[in-house]
Amino acid sequence: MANRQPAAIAPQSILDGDRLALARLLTQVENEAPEGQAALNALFPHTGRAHLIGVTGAPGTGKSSLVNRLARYYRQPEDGAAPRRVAVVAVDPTSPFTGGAILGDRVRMRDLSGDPGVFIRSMASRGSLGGLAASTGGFVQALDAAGFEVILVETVGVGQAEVDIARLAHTTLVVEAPGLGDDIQAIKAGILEIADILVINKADRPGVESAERALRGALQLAHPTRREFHHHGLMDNANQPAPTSENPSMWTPPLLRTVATEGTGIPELGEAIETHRRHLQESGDWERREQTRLQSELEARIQAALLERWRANLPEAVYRKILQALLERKVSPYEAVRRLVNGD
Ligand SMILES: Nc1nc2c(ncn2[C@@H]2O[C@H](COP(=O)(O)OP(=O)(O)O)[C@@H](O)[C@H]2O)c(=O)[nH]1
Ligand SMILES: [Mg+2]
Repeated sequence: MANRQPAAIAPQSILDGDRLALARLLTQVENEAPEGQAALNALFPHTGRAHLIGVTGAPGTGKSSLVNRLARYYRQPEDGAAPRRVAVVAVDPTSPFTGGAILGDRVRMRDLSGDPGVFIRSMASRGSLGGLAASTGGFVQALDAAGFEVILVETVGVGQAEVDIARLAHTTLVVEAPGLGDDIQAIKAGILEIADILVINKADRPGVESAERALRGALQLAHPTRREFHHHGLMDNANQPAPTSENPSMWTPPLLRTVATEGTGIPELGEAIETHRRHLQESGDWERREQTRLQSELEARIQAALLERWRANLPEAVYRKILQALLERKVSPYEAVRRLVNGD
């Protein structure tokens, strides 16, 4: 057992770039092991530097192919800029981890494997939906502390959990493709509202014009006036000034075409991501997003901790009795809460 699950990861080994230690830490985080949390606690002061890029959209739209291309773009910048260290996290409940096939394209993966500036990891979907988002947050913290400057998180945009994960990101790409009933899917999932950049991948396929038209219309619905803050938080608007048309923090999500299989449109996508990052930093949205994200996490953890403590102190029989009364409609849910929490 000692060999398979080392008790604790030395935080310094993560800061020093030890990949094996990082892989072990991620496993501990995924398993919600207390040792993993202890290491994350020690690493937290070293986080907050990475640019988190969420990549979401329906299965088969080409997210993995795009992520693969983007990772290569960051490793081999065309403009002579310094390569950036890239981590990829694939959170995909629909496709469990299958070795090298994680990015869906073994051939191009070879370009990236063996490059110490790239770290690729998939995350199994298990446990509660909240657990999935929490583990993703832990992954991102570990990778950030390990010095990865860009963290690409691929999620399938099908449910609330995935939307929550997209909310972790500084920049969210929503990926669509022609011929998938794009407009309907996009609106149904409400996913355009979280898009910072909209990508129509598979632009080599027929129907790209009509998909683009549909998406422009849907974008107009999702961002009707362009006057709202572009925000990701659970508590958005709470402490923010009313936005105005002059507000510098406005961001209009650009719509870009790509062909991930050929690399077409990737430099333009990379530039759009960079423009968004600059926009966040110059407008102050970067800090606002960080604050919202950390505050959401704090409040979620407080809720969980208080609930757990309260349940531990409540005799099971008392709980059962009130639950039964609720089921028999002798008390309303509101009254049940009053009796349980206030003891009235
Ligand atoms: N024709 C075409 N096929 C693509 C493109 N991008 C991805 N694909 C293919 O679409 C399929 C699904 O791609 P994948 O990246 O796994 O999609 P994901 O499920 O969104 O991650 C694979 O067979 C890809 O080779 C593209 O731009 N054009
Ligand atoms: Mg995929």
